[in-house]
Amino acid sequence: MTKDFITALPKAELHLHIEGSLEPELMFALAARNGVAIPYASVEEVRAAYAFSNLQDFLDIYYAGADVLRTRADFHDLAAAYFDRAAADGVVHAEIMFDPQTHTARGIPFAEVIEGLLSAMAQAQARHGITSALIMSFLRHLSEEEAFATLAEATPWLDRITAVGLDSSEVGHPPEKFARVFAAARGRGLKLVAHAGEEGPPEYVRQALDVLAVDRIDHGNRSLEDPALVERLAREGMTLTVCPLSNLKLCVVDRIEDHPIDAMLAQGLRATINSDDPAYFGGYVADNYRAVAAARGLDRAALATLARNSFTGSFLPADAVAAHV
Ligand code: ES4
Ligand code: ZN
Repeated sequence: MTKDFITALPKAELHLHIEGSLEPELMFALAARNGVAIPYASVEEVRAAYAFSNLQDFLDIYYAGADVLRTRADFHDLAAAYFDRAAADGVVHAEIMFDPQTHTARGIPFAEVIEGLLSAMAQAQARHGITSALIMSFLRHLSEEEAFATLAEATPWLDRITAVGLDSSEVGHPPEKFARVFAAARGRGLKLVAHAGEEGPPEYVRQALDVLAVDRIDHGNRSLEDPALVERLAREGMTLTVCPLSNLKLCVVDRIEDHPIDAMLAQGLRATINSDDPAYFGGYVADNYRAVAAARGLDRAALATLARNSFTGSFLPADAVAAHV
């Protein structure tokens, strides 16, 4: 009953790392296609390795997994598989992050990465009617200079990139480290998002707002520790892209029953539900809705609010948002 309602609810996905949608089966297929060795004997062994105590545990395995992605065809197949899963979940619009530095650092040309993703996006629109947008994310454990080099490499495709983002190891790499490159991206007409308050303190969320001037906060959970910040986020109508199964797997919450999604809505925050890295965290977007619906007893009105927030928080033009809400 609830399952059908959730699947049928038209949704936008706003926080999805395309590299995090690499299922173990595709990892093996691409390893074979590219002659790349992987340190696992079976798909089951890969899944068994997905037990994390924190963000860094996960990131180490996520970057290792991405090594099988080598060619334009690989990036196409990766994204095509995601769009098929998203369509089956009732996603009608997806704003997908990619981490170019994870690939260019291994000698994969930027063009191979983005052209593969763009061709899958065009195919998803034709096959499933899904609209999509690209968010180019900078790795915050690297320098701002390296982020500037990535922004420069993206120049030929800037008209096909909607936003820049900031991901990877949060603690010790505050938003202010990227103040200049975010200002430059804004100057080039790009929207801005940043992971903040996943493991980092409320101060990092404030910096994302005040120093980077982001249009959306990815995660934002730890904002709840700071009532004045919550009040401000609510007043400004700032969208938070919350990822419940990610929060569980990365130990941001101890139990899904402790997830604060309903507390966020009750405090007036514009929260949305997203899958983050679905192949690693045990579920796609509808699984995330279902998990919190069951654990927190969300009714249909709350689920509809979360889905509506996903459109109002998207980077779709106002007329497209209006058509969805
Ligand atoms: C990520 Cl869950 C999460 N947090 C930060 N960076 C990431 N990259 C991929 N998934
Ligand atoms: Zn993320």
